[in-house]
Amino acid sequence: MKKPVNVAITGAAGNIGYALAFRVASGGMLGPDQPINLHLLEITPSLAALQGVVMELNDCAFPTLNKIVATDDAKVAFKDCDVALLVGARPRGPGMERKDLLLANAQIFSAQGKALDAVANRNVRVLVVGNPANTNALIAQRNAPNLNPRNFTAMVRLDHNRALSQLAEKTGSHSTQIKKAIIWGNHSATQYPDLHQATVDGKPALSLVDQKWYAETFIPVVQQRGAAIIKARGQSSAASAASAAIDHIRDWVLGTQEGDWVSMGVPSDGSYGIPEGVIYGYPVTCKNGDYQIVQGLSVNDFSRARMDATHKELLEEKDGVKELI
Ligand code: NAX
Repeated sequence: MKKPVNVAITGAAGNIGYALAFRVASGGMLGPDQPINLHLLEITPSLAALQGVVMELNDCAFPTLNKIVATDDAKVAFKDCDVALLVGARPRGPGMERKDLLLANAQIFSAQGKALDAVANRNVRVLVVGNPANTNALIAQRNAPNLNPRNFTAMVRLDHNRALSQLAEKTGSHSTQIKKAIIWGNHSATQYPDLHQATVDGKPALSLVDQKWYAETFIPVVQQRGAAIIKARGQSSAASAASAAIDHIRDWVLGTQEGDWVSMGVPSDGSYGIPEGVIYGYPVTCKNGDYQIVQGLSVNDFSRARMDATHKELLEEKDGVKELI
């Protein structure tokens, strides 16, 4: 029997947390032979709801679920954790400016970065889902100087999966036939969903769709998909966000498929002209539990302008929280 892996989930009683905890516990993330200790973190007023989640998790009798810790103390939740899924965040309240939201969340993620630094496994892999995800990941990273800075990542995988699904629908194919889509930059409306490298059943995607559809339909639909889900459901994406978080960690730990890549928000290292200092969506391949930014892709003027615009937004977000990083 393998040694259990400690997986922390913050905001575990929230919408995404509720969809995520069961799939992680049932082996959907790290495989059916990997025992999981779930460490669930919530704020104090949500502990009663969290107890309900714990009861349901126990009632599933999952063979892979070894132990559950449910707490409102980040140092208890992050103790020796190998994977930290930082989902819990402050939603935008009535009358709240974007700047207030940024600051409220910055405080959460600086405190959680410090707690991870104090007690997590030294090689903990961190995925930030809570918005603004890229900037929150940067704040957590900067507040955890004793952990590997490469291991602080943000989720753009939902956007990547949305891009696959839109292109599959347009070309009458299945998402598994699509390779090498990219989400560059921020998980926000400035993200740049890039199909210049993408293939559908081995054929260049942009030879199968016209430029007008790509520029005027595909890009905005992917960028605005979160808002479209809220409009339709009255609530933000939850199951698809949880599924993307599972995909992100599974591929990081177990590896990406040969001949393909995925998009992850990772610390910029100067690749593609994006200077160090932000968490930026890049195409990556993963092997042996590590990721590498795909190098050497050509970037045309259309792409360059969009990649720079989303970088500019990340710099503005960073400027808004400069006291905390
Ligand atoms: P919910 O409001 O349903 O749940 C959030 C949960 O977090 C609540 O139960 C709350 O009590 C808890 N929480 C708040 N502060 C906490 C703290 N300091 N420590 C621990 N728990 C805390 O939101 P949900 O729909 O689950 O969304 C969670 C976050 O994901 C939001 O910030 C949302 O904007 C973001 N999203 C990010 C996506 C991405 O692709 N990166 C897509 C989906 C989603 O919009």
